[in-house]
Amino acid sequence: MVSEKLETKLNELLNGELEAHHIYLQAAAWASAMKFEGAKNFLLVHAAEELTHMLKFFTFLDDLGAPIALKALPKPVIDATTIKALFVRVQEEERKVSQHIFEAIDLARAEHSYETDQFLQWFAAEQHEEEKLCRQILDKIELIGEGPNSQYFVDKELGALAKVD
Ligand code: OFO
Repeated sequence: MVSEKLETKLNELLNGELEAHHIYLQAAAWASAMKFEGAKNFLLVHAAEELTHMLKFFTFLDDLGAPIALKALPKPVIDATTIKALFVRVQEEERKVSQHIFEAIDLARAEHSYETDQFLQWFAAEQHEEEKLCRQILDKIELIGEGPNSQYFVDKELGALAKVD
């Protein structure tokens, strides 16, 4: 059993994962429209992962016998004009999600909800990996630079990353 405040926070995180799913999906649509096939596949893989994260929250709340409340999601807006700008946007979103996870861990600890704390540790580790991946992608984009065919090479790298995991 967890407090109502913690139930609300966990529901916010569940909805946050759904929102992340929407953002990755819209980003994949952006990549497709720009003819970045590799980036599209990479972003679709991540969109699917975000859904599995949402389901982890669903199951955790459900196992607690806590209410589950889905919210209307904001329309995802991808206004990037380059693949670099797109990944800067993705990185910002991931940082926001990490912040919310850490706030929830603080709350779980303050309420001595050890099961919630332990459950959320998986997400803290996952966010660490995702933020690392964003940084590595942005580093790679920087290394490839802006020479001829650079967009092609960036897309190829992202396509290769879509196959890992
Ligand atoms: Fe759900 O993993 Fe990032 O956002």
